Amino acid sequence: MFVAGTIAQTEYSNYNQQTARLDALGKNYPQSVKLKSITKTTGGKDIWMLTIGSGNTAMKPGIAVVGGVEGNHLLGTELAIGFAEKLMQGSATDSIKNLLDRTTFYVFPNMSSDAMEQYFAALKYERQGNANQTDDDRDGKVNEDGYDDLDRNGKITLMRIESPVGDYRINPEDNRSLVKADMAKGEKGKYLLMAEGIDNDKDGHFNEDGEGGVWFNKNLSFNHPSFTRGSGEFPVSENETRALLDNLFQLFNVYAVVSFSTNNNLSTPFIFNSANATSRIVSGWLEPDIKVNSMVSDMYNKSANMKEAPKVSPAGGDLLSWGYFHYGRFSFSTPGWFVPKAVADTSRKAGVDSTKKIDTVKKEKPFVVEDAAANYFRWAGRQGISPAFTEWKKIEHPDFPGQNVEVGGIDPFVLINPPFKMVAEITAKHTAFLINLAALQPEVDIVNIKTEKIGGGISRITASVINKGALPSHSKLGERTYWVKRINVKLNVSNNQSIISGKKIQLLNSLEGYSTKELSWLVKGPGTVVLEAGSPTTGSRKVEISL
Ligand SMILES: [Ca+2]
Ligand SMILES: [Ca+2]
Ligand SMILES: [Ca+2]
Ligand SMILES: [Ca+2]
Repeated sequence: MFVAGTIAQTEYSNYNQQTARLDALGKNYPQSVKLKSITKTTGGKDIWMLTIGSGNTAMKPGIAVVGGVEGNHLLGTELAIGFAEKLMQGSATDSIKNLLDRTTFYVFPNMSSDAMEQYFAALKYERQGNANQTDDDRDGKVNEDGYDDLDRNGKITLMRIESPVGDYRINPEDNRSLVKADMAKGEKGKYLLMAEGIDNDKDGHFNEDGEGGVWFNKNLSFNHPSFTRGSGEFPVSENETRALLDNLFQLFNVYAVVSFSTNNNLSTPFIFNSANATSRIVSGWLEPDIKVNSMVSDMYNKSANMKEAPKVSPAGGDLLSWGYFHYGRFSFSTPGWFVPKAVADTSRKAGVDSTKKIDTVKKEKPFVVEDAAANYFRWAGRQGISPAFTEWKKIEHPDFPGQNVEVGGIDPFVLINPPFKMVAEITAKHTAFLINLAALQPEVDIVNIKTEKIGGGISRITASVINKGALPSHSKLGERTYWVKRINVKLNVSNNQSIISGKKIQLLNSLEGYSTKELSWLVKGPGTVVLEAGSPTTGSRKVEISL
């Protein structure tokens, strides 16, 4: 019998499948999940947002989870949707109920819906740009020179052209791949290397302006890489970018943005750079926030085994930077997976028949030349995965008549998206991380309340506003922005009472994790007063005090 939802997923989901999974979450868990479309892309695809929580979700500290930050990073979208699914599968348990009672999650699973469909298209290639028609090389023509599938295998790989001025040579350690010749070491190149295609408009450039307009992760406002390919005419020029920011700016309760992208400050935290942190336009994390990054990174590495992941620094216009510098929140990003370094393996290969006492182990040395493709081939071989590789094959190329041109090499997508069978385990680890992160959230409380009559009908009230969470009430940088609300402490007195000393309303600066701030007031008049403290990112407390 066919039961919906019981068929195991075996491949990355395309846009329609993503939408169906999100729909199912909204329908199956209406108490906890709200699904809405925040906009449509130029390509006509909805950009979805899930609000996951219980009760009044806006009144609880929140975490935003963003996937599809880069259109070629299908894993990021799987991690975002998979997180929501895993959370809901456990929603009957006390631990998830408690979690959703105190934390709200806002999940934006795919910010690059237009670009991501290229993975599923008849011609498969890594694309980041949306369906906006852009003139990437500013020659007055739009989309005039995209990739061409010269060997007609349905995907865009590499093309090598034998040339006396070639700067690439065959990797001596793996002839499937090419590496740059190191002139300083006297190495000589033999090939020009580029993506598969022809110079369609004969302007001397190859594949410089194909389908694929604006890249989401280059279109945000911090350090916008204006006038570069994919950045958009101006910051936040695209529907999807605008809609994400409009929604997040209204969510004052969000204290952290966790995004999945090739940028990475989770497996390796940022390092404090005093010059950047104090420059007129702050471009480095402030020191107290660096400490938080470091703490969260330690926690991340306990959940996900990512310590050796490549360190990639944000290049501008990216979500990781925006989340901190313009949104003022703690902002974290991870690729979720990387091809592990395949170094010398001295263990026996599986399947060796030990009774024959034949050691078939090939002792491979660590690579001398850094080459991501060769490393991938070796790793895939070890995993028993047939490496995603296209055999080099000679073709006739109109731009290189009579020359030796071959198409082949590593297939697209495989360096940043693992074989799908690995995704479930990676999702489980990242779900654990997000749950652990929520456990650190700031939480305000009012303790040590004392009242003392000092004569003349006057009482002294002292109380401590504390942050019970491990994270600060908000980032240090957040103190400088309107969009981050500070802890508001308010003493409400009745008509027959008056505050002689101390403030009726006061705003506190960022309260560090596990820290306390003592306050005191003098109030004239009998009865009770009500003391309130709170902010959107910390929740609120209210206590009645009898004088
Ligand atoms: Ca053009
Ligand atoms: Ca091809
Ligand atoms: Ca052109
Ligand atoms: Ca061209």
